Amino acid sequence: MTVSRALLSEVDPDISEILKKETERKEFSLELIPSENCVSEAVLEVQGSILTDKYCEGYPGRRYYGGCQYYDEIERLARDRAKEMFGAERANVQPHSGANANMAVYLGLIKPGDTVMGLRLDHGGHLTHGSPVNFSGLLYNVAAYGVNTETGLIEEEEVLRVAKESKPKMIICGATAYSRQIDWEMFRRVADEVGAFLLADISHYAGLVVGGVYDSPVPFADVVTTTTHKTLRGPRGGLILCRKEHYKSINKAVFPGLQGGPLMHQIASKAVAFREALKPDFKDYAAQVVANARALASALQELKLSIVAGGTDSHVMLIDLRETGVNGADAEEALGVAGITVNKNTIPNDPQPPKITSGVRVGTPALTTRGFTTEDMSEVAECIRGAVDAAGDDKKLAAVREKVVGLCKRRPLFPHRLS
Ligand code: DSN
Repeated sequence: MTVSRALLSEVDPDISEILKKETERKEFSLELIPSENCVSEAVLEVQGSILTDKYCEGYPGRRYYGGCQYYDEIERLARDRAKEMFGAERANVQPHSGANANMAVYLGLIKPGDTVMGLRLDHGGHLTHGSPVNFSGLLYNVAAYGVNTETGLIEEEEVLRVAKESKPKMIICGATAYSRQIDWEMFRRVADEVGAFLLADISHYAGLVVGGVYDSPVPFADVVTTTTHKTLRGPRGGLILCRKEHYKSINKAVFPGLQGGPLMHQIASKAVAFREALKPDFKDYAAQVVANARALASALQELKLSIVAGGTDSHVMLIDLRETGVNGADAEEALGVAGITVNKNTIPNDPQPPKITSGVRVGTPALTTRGFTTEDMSEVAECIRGAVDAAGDDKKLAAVREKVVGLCKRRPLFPHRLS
């Protein structure tokens, strides 16, 4: 027996066929989920490499397995590049995901039963910021803050009020559906006022921070967590940046606290993506993501679709659908039929339950990667409006779908992968 060299299509025609269909779906649809992107061939190459075979529990120079010398090099490179990208004192590149990264911060800095403060999930927060169905809400006492429901904005008065009332051990800032610049310095002020640690989760904004088009929380937060696959355009995974005084606790929390063997093929591909993000053209990419998002928000507003918080400073925006008479779930479905991928999302003070919602969340990272510019955004907006208005009408949706395919053909994604 030796290592099989058979092609996927021979070994597993089922998965091979699904992969082909997914490649076509991605090529011929508008990916507007703001937390998704398209990685480079170099990132993909490393993800699919022999690096997947190795156990490397521990950290560089302190492994529990032999044969880790090249993996030490890889992990050191990934850590150094992460620190360089963000100007951070320390980095841990082992978290398998953003949720794991956040879990490690809880485990490293505070104790179960302590109070944490995070943005309400239905106001744009994240499950790991204190949702009652998540470890964060199950194991910790949670005091959530919300946005001003008139303006859609996070305001110091509310954050300070909740902090003074609840006296949290840790304040979490960062969001999954908040389009405007988060005032990291304000959160630091509030954290200092009540003696709390400050965790900034920049999973959504990381690539924009590296590109210099969204303010960085690194100077203000004790710990910064992020995923590596959203605006940062790397492989799926997590990353923790911290001040040096927290490094030992964070490392211990990741391993052995939470995880076993690190996914070294994933860490290597994070390193590749970080190298890509350190190149000058990544700044152009990040700037284009925001320019495209602003252009899309304006074009949607011109078509009488309301944007929560009145627009965007980032890659993401929430469309408030209440005036259209179509709910978030039906809009997601209609947009999907037309080849526009979005997710339904609650809007602040949503009258609909979370499985229905009154909004959809859209963003520009993936479209920007495939070359869409601000000039394309009015057509993208027309397709969105057209699909929402055509909800339930397959004939009209098919007409929008045709327009979508035309747009996709104008900006090919990976034609070399289509047979
Ligand atoms: N699921 C991610 C998002 O879509 O924003 C957050 O974890």
